[in-house]
Amino acid sequence: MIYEGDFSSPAGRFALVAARFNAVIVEQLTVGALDALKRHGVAEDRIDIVKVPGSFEIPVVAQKLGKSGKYAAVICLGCVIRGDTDHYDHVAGSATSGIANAGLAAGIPVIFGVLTCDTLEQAVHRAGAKAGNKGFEAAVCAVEMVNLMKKLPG
Ligand code: INI
Repeated sequence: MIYEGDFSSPAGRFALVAARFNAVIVEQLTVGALDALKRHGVAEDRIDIVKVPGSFEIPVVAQKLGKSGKYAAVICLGCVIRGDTDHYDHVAGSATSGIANAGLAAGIPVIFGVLTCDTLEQAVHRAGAKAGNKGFEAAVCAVEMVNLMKKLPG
């Protein structure tokens, strides 16, 4: 038996957790995620958006929403851009492991849509320019994972 999620319209509510830091980028990721959900049949009244100060704050909120039992999936959106110090490594590392842990703790798909870039230009390219829109991709991933989780035994 092979289990695989499909891209049919998923049931349930979706939460987006979006960081305000690097808002110019994260707003475009949010636009992409909403577009993908809408095109997969998830109406806006089934989507909640929670804004947090920065990517570092995403995991605790994602975990709380995930554990609430109200959502089929949580999509985390942020953008961490490398600076002159090692601050980037701490924020990006905490956001990455924290989001992974939130998914494990909640038992629902908690999707990693946080850009970790060396430059603002790289981020622009991943937020709707040359390299697609990672927010859109994160939402498509959420749809697949919600449909997969529904099929899995147990
Ligand atoms: N938060 C980001 O989302 N992206 C960044 O690039 C960033 N940098 O570079 O500092 C950033 N910092 C803020 C951080 O997420 C927290 O909000 C802050 O440290 C308070 O906990």
